[in-house]
Amino acid sequence: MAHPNPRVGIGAFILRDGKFLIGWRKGSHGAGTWALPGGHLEFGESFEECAERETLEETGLKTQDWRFLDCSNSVFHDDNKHYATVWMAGVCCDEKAEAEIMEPEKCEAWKWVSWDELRAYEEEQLFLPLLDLFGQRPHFRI
Ligand code: 8DG
Ligand code: MG
Repeated sequence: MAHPNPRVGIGAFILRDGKFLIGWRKGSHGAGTWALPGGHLEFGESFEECAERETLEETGLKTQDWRFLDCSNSVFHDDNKHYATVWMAGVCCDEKAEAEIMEPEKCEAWKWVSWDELRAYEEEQLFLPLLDLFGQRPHFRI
């Protein structure tokens, strides 16, 4: 089978009160796992713009102060996909605003979790880029 070129994905940590959002994926690869909001870097976009856009599209939250955290590398062998994930952190403009399920065909639910809570999930419940972040950047935490 021919392999497509690797692509760039953004994983967006939206920080609030020591927690961040995760969503239950459905309808595409990684269905049935928890993932951060995020998606493909589009042509001409900065990492900050992509994180802000994907967060707004998926959660309805307006965000700011995006900063780079780290990168990781994920090969989805079963789906013949390869992503470099750029991990970004930002905050909500309105700290009382709640996340909405803007794309119900792609996301079942949003949930705020701490880093320690995320690390306690079973591996089968987490989207591959998160597992690769844990494995490839053992000292990473947020
Ligand atoms: P888009 O085409 O609208 O940009 O993407 P999407 O509809 O939001 O698709 P997605 O599956 O949420 O994101 C596209 C890819 O981005 C995903 O298949 C793999 C990659 N990706 C990472 N890390 C992360 C992450 O932490 N969260 C999300 N949602 N996607 C990620 O490499
Ligand atoms: Mg997405």
